Amino acid sequence: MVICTILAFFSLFSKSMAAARERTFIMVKPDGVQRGLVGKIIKKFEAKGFKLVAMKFMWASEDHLKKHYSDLSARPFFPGLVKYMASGPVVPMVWEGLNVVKTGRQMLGATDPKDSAPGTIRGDLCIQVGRNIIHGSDSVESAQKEIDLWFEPKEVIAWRPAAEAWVYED
Ligand code: DAT
Ligand code: MG
Repeated sequence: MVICTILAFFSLFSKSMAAARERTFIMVKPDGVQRGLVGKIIKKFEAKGFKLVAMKFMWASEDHLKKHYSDLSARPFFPGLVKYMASGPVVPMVWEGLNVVKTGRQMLGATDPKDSAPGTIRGDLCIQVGRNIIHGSDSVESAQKEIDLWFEPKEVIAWRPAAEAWVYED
């Protein structure tokens, strides 16, 4: 009985720890970089309590971006989207935390800034869908695919922030 209780405790504990290690792929797009919004965007994720585990500054090729947006390849805006995304440097990042995929999307706001709520990144910082400054994964599965596309495993850093015990209850 005691052993069962201990095992149940550890299984619950490890489940909540695993959930807190959910990861999402967030990227400041070329317009966000050109407009000097990189710091502001990072600050929002940091202040929320999410953990930065990977980041770089790069100019992505059209081929790479076609892979990133392969699900949208049949859409009429696809060629323009790829050109815009390849028009300047971007800041791809991986953020980790409890429910970070869903919460990250909520922090971004709706795809089209005219529908993004005030207080969200897109709602506050941009106007048109073709210049919506930031990308965020829409599911845990696509996050994994996108992280694998943009980062080598060794570029994603496992670390424990000093403030972790002040962000999570356990
Ligand atoms: P999100 O970026 O919110 O995940 P998405 O995956 O549907 O949205 O589309 C990817 C990007 O493509 C989006 O951030 C901006 C662009 N886009 C989407 N719909 C568009 C449209 N109707 N016209 C122009 N660009 C569009
Ligand atoms: Mg998307």
